Amino acid sequence: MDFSYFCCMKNFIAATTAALTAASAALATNASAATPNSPAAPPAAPANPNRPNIVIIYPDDMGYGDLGVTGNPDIKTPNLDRMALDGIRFSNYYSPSPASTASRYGLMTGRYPIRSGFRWVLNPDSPRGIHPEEITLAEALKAQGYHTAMYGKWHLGTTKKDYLPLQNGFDEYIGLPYSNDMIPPKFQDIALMNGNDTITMNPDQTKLTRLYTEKAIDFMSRHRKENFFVYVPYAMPHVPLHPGKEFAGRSKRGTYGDVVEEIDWGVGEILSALKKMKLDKNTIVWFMSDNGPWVLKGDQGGSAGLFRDGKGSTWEGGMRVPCFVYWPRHIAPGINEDVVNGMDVYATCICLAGGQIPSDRPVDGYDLRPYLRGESGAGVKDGVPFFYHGLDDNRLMAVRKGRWKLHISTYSQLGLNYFDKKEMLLFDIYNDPSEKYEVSAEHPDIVKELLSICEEQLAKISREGNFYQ
Ligand SMILES: [Ca+2]
Repeated sequence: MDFSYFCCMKNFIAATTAALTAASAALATNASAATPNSPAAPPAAPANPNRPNIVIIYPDDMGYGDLGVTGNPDIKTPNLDRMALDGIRFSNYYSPSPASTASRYGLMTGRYPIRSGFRWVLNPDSPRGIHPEEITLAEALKAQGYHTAMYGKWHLGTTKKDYLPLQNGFDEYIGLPYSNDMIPPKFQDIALMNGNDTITMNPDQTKLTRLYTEKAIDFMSRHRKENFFVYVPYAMPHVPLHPGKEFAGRSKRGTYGDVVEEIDWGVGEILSALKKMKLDKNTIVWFMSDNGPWVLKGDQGGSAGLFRDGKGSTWEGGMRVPCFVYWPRHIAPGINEDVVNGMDVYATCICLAGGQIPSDRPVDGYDLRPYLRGESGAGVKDGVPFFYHGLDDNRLMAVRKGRWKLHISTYSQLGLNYFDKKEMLLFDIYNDPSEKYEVSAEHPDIVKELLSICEEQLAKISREGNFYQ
């Protein structure tokens, strides 16, 4: 790489930092451009046969390589394997963020996490949470007459009632409202919540996966004659690992494998309950991890498979996670290799429910229905870049367009300095999914194009602001 090019990159980093600082300052002084509040929810109506029920299962910190169908040799996941083979496996699916809160923000709002106005991981005492002006997926589906419920980890704010699930579109909620390691002695006592109330403090975590599964099935059963949306963000395999007693000690992969196998059981229970209730053909089930594995935890963490690094990083291992969609008779089974992400799930679910993607604010997700129908060359995402955001302030770290991925800056969960801390790294993700061979010197034109896309995106995000002032 020649010197002038290096200078260009350095200038870009300076400009990036300046743009982000300017954006923060603008947000601190100007009212947000976005306006209307979440739509008022009409009373839930009887099931509309043209609109599927929607189930989203969202385990915490499960890696790309943790399932049988994605190549794990030692963890048995027959239910997820079948779901993947009989459904669609999105092999280039990205979580909205390599961290929990920001990932859930992306899924629940269809918007890049930098639009949230808060950090990538909220603590139990964080003053901010999901802004009331956001239109969550639950609110959007409720507006279409869906009954809505959530069982599991929320992690979008707890310090104000406004931040909790019931105030954000869910009719029912049971779960730990943040990570299962935010517990004493490091943190305050954690509540197992029922709606806005506390069931108990510091619950026995070995019962959580079963509890969330059974509650989800109970809700589906109670609303089987109406349209429903059930969101099941399991607390694990986030550390600490607490398999149920029927699963403890069962997997060759140790406690981590036990926990993943119990989640696989939960998925099997949900799919079989839908079948027994004859709802399987009218229910679309999504399964995605919220971010990559916590590889730093050694045998307590998962595997990113062939991808580099893990949770927290914007290397592929931090954000490329399993994604399966199951909807018998309605979707064309197979593997879809296009670049999709959790914000797209938001947009797609709203469209499936007969709603409109909100147009009064920037939404980054795309309607993937043509992909679900298996329309070859549907091209919904052709030429659409994907932006990787990371670190505490959800800053732009990398961009992918088609086969190319450019890192503007990097962070490793493992503290490793890959490529001698060189900045502006270019990879051909088709040929090199493990990001081993850095090729910026061979493709200066591609680097220039991707830098320009990043500059445009930074300016756009800065201009559009967020709901916090
Ligand atoms: Ca997570």
